[in-house]
Amino acid sequence: MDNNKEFGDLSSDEAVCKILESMDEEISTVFSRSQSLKPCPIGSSESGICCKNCSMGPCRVMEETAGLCGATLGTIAARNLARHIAAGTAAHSDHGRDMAHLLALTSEGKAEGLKIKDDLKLFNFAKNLGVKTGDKSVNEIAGEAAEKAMSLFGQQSGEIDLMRLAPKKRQEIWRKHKVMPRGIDREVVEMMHRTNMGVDQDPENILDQAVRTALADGWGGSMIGTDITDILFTTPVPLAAKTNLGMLKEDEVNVVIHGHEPTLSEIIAELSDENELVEYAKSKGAKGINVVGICCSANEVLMRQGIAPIGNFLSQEMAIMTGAVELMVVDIQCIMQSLGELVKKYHTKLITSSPKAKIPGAIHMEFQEVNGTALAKEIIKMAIDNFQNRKHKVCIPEISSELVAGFSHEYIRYMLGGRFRESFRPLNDAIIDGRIQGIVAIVGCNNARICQDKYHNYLAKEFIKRDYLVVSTGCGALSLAKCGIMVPEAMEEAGPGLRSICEAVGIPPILHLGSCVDNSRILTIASEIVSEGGLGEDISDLPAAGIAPEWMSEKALSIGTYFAASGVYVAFSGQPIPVESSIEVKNIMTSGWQQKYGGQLEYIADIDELLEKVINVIQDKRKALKIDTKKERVLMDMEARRALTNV
Ligand code: SF4
Ligand code: MSK
Repeated sequence: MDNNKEFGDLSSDEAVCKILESMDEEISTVFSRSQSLKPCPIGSSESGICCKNCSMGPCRVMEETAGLCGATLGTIAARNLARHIAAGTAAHSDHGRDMAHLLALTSEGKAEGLKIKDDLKLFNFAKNLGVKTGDKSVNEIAGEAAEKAMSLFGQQSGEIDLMRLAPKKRQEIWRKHKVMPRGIDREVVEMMHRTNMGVDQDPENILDQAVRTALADGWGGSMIGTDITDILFTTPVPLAAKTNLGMLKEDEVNVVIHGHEPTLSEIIAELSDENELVEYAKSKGAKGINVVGICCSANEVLMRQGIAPIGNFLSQEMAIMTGAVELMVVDIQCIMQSLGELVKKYHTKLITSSPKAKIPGAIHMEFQEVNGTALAKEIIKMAIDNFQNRKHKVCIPEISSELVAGFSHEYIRYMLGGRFRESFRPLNDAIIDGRIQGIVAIVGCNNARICQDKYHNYLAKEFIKRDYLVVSTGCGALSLAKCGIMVPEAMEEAGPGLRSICEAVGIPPILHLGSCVDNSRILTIASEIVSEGGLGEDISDLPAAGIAPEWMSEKALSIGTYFAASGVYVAFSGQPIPVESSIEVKNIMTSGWQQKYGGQLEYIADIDELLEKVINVIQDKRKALKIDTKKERVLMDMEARRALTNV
């Protein structure tokens, strides 16, 4: 590797650095490629922007120039961003659609090894979709809910039912600005049409459709994905686990699951304890079967089964380079193509399981809903058979951290209010009396252009120190888990107010909410806090913000946009949002969206500046709510309580 940088500059994860240090031959990794291949500056800086939307181009346009067709910098920047958002929405929502299809097959008994595991969640989901439950059986309700969910993708007019879960005031804002999504696929298709050569050329109008598309992701496709995953595999509750590459086991068969879809991963994780398979592994000289995960498939099985995540996005190659991975099974999204070449140097078998994602160099073993258990067994057996083929010296860094994950919004409500009085009231009260200053969502990817995990970890520590409750999902959550601050003991690093809450409830100061699609849980939590009362009438009133400090994927742009359009201040860092060269578009996304939606999305390069900005935004919200002065907590005796209820 062109070692201009120390390994510690490339990753904050000691285990990743250890693997990079241990390389005794030249192996191409995302880290080495990030040194030799510089990012193209067009689109991310003042050097202009590039349009490739027709064959008269590509046109590189600056502030004072235009493309051959006359398209301006602002139009091209808005179009490019809008297409990224459409792609991000498509990714999340296609995942949600697959989950709806799976629910339908499960309800008919056609999904091998699957059944409805969370009836209560199913009832709520059905209710939210307007499906009448009456005295119907669980499978009948599941079938109807699945049909209704699938219909939301192709719906052509009206509103997506799940938008009604937002506060009333928020719904009115969306209607007023005509950005209420009509159907999930419809918004993606219209976005692609409008950004086609010679169609929509007004940056603000283009970005309004981008907002509508992103809303169809967060409140539509992603929410469907999260809810159905809970229905089929249970709604998460807190559980302890361990994370990082140290969770690979030298004397066991290591199977890594990677990607985003939960289904095959859940089945593999469940089957890995089966006696027959464990005995088979022993017959091949291994002590057992060790299933671990990478990225969001890892988050799914972590949240429900406590399976160890061994790393986030930038750790995927490192896992193979330990020489200890018998098999890596991938599904969709965030899977580096480099894995196909990398496995040729090791004994690892790379399996693709989705018909939507094949990789040269991988073996394709297609998952279909009807063959889940059989396929999972075949994959585990293949891994076991590969145990004796290890050819590299195994190098597993002895590095791991403990974590607590599994904070669904249902559990948060329960843990705060107790079984019979489930409620967000205690959280609202803690925000009102200042023990918690606000809620900060630190989410999103790693990005090889900046030091892995550095910004995630730095920001989380700074926020909890100042009494901000942090919630996290995706690779950001795995970063914080690896850093060891996702355990109740990390309350020692929190400010006194947040620490008192952590002590009382027994939670970490940072809550792991799940995978990338589970950002929809944050929308639900925000809506529930609003309806609990005392913190305004809309999400935009809440002292809350969202940050994607190491974003990489187009999905992050969709997430950032649906949060902004839901009334949240959102800041990205690391790599610029690809509109930086257009002041016009930046203004639309900041002051323009602030005026329309009460939220905004901006890029701030300097991480301390970003920290200060987020704190200022939240403190301004506290002022507007008149909760900026610290109130003393009053311990009330029975008499005082009676006096209150008599008022
Ligand atoms: Fe150039 Fe216009 Fe074609 Fe874009 S659409 S490539 S700006 S001519
Ligand atoms: S996996 S989208 S790198 S968070 Fe959800 Fe991580 Fe970003 Fe993929």
